[in-house]
Amino acid sequence: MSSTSPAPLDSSPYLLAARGERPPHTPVWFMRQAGRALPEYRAAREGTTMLESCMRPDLVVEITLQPVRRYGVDAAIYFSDIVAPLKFAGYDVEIKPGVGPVVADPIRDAAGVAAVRPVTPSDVPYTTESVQQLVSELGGTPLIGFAGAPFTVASYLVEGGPSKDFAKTKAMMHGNPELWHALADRLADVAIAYLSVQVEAGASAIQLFDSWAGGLSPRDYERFVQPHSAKVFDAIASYGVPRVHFGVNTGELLGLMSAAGADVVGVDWRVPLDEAVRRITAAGAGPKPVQGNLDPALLFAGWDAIEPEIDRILEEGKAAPGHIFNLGHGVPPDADPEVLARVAKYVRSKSTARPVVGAE
Ligand code: 1CP
Repeated sequence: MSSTSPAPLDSSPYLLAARGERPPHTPVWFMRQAGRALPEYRAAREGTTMLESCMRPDLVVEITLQPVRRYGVDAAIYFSDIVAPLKFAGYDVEIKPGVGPVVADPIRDAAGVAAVRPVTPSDVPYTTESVQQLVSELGGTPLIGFAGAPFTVASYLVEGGPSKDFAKTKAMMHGNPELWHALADRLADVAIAYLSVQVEAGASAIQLFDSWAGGLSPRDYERFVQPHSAKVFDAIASYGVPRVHFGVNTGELLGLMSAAGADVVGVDWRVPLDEAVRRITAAGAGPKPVQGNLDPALLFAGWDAIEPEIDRILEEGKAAPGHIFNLGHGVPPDADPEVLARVAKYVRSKSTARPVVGAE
């Protein structure tokens, strides 16, 4: 990380794989790699709320670097949250420990939508400062910037907090489509603004999290969500950084999410990566690099169960033009950091086994 001659970022395994090439080893990082699974994270965060800590460059830099040091992963992800830019722009949202994002006054009408506005760089000097400092400290390890996709962020604002069925959000989509589209359009602008600040400060790639999109039918996704996520991807395209799109339980949506404009498609553990590549290709937008997809539950199953799963995933990942190894969703808070370190080391020890020299 702080070696005297850091590898140029462009030849980092993460960025090569994200661009559809085969680096010497399959790159690995973990969604939610910073966080409660790490004792050093709990120590750093003590006495500071989640969203306050996102406004402190000293904490953001330290917490972002912790998993890179601990696991030797091939990418860092900027420490923030999908609702952070709303808070930074003055919106009344909190992150309740053990629960997640909550809003006191869920959005029900046009006045509620009008209260949502994008951050501007002057709202978030700490974001710019944190990203710049991270990029310089990370050397040849890329920093991933991220934002929440319009649907997933809207689900918190409309439901008032985490939800299992998204009943109020779906009711708004179908019962008042105009209001829904106005809200989703504003949230697309929020994501565009927050991603732009991160990329302009030096982030090498972006990931748009639509974690809960899998709760929607393909028909609803296409009508109510895809145009807004596509707006985000289009707006970021000119930066030329890889754009990754991820959601949980999105097997039926992989083609549509890819077609929204992703360069790399994140896959959860339910669909094997080779099948995911088939679905992405069948949608007419692929083949594309994929990211995933070890079931986080396997982290608790013992190494004898984990190793063959990693081997299988690496094999299936060869169907894609590039493969970034990850979990199928975030690191569970009670995961053992030693196991994650072993997963990262094992993935990095395996060659990608496909000759690249002279290949088209
Ligand atoms: O006090 C704490 O430690 C709070 C736990 C926590 C953390 C560490 C929350 C609350 N957010 C975060 C950081 C975070 N959130 C990161 C950066 C760290 C990293 O990845 O290493 C990222 C990328 C997120 C993104 C995020 N927040 C998503 C998308 C990714 C995913 O896991 O699906 C979502 C859905 C959220 C909402 C959210 N924020 C926090 C929680 C507990 C939740 C989920 C709540 C729910 O179940 O609905």
